Amino acid sequence: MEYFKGITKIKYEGSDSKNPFAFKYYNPEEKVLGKKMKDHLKFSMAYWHTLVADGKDPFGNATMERPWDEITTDPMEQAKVRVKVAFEFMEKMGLEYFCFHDRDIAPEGKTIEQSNKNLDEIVDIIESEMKRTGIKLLWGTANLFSNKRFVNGASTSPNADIFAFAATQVKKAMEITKRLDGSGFTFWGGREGYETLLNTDMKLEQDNFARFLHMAVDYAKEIGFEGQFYIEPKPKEPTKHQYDFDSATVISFLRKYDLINDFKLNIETNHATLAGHTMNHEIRLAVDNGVLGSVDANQGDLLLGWDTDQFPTNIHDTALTMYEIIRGGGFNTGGLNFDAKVRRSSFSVEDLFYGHIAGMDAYAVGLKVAARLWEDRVIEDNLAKRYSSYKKGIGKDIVEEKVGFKELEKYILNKKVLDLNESGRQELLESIINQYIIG
Ligand code: XUL
Ligand code: CO
Repeated sequence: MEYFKGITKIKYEGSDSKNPFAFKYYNPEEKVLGKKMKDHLKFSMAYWHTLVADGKDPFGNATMERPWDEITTDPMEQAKVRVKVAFEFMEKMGLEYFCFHDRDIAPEGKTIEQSNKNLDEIVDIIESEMKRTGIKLLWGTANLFSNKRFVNGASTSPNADIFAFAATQVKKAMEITKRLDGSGFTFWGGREGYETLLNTDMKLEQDNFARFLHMAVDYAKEIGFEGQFYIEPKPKEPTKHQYDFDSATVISFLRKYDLINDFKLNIETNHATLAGHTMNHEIRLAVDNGVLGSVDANQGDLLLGWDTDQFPTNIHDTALTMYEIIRGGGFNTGGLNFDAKVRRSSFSVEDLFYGHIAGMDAYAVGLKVAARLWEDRVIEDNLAKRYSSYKKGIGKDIVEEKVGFKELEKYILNKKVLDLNESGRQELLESIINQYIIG
């Protein structure tokens, strides 16, 4: 059965094309820096937004028109249909990866046993669709935030039974991720945070979170799951204080609890914005600390203070994001997962295609701009020049840790004239970036 009738595989037609069902910039086989575009970008579909999100918001009901959801009202039958829809969509879009939460793909049952049985049944279908199409699982995860039992968090719940329940759920989610040969497993701290210190033992909660992650690492070894674990930072929403605030916070958490060798980061553009950072800042920190894992590609609205999860269309941002990824050596296990949803007023089936086309084209442009900036060493040469005083003389001694305050005092007292500061040339650099974007 075909669900997207009349829509054929989306092809690259070039920037003159007026066809809304064509890529204008994303040309999967085109080589950039010696590698195919599709292998730089590794686009992934987020099952939760594309197959499950129905357009509900705090003020209104579902708006999405999804004809395949009308075929049956039985949740398991609906889940089976959605798998077929998902794979037809990914094939038509040329998306070679996907990501899911356990509860996106199969409905939760009345008991854990029933939930796991539902998962197994759906995973059978997903597995055969993956074989048929060659589409791969970028990462799996467990939804530890929707059910009311997680109202106070999962591994950071004040209730030990909830900790145990969450562990049981993650155990199963890891097993199915392994079965589907997922290259990663993500922990986004859904409700791992707090609203008020008046009722929160923050130290115990954070210690427990780390204990939970160690258990996951141990279990991965036990079952031979070799995928990469990721933590996805986010500063707020749903809780007021999310423990995984941003890259810097997560990196120091991983170091403190001796998890730094087992986890990398899955960095999301809109979460960076909410933390008051740029995406390139967040990625740069991860790269510099050896923990860049994967990216949740989307964009927020700078006028709004919440996670709008829009498809990325801002090519200035995609260029600087891709620049940091190239600078970091590119993706290994990770990719660009569209943790993005169409607006609730973009409710037609076609909008799912337009959203992904917009995102893929924006990242293709970003990649090409970033590759040219990298090849021409625009930013790198400027950095080398700006920091050149650390390559020789006293600067070299500082970097090589050969001097302390006394030696530096002696050096500066002997120096009659200080070397001049140089302009940072920010505006020049910004206009050069624009020149590279406009071409
Ligand atoms: C929530 C978010 C999640 C994670 C996966 O803001 O980004 O969808 O990506 O749990
Ligand atoms: Co995300």
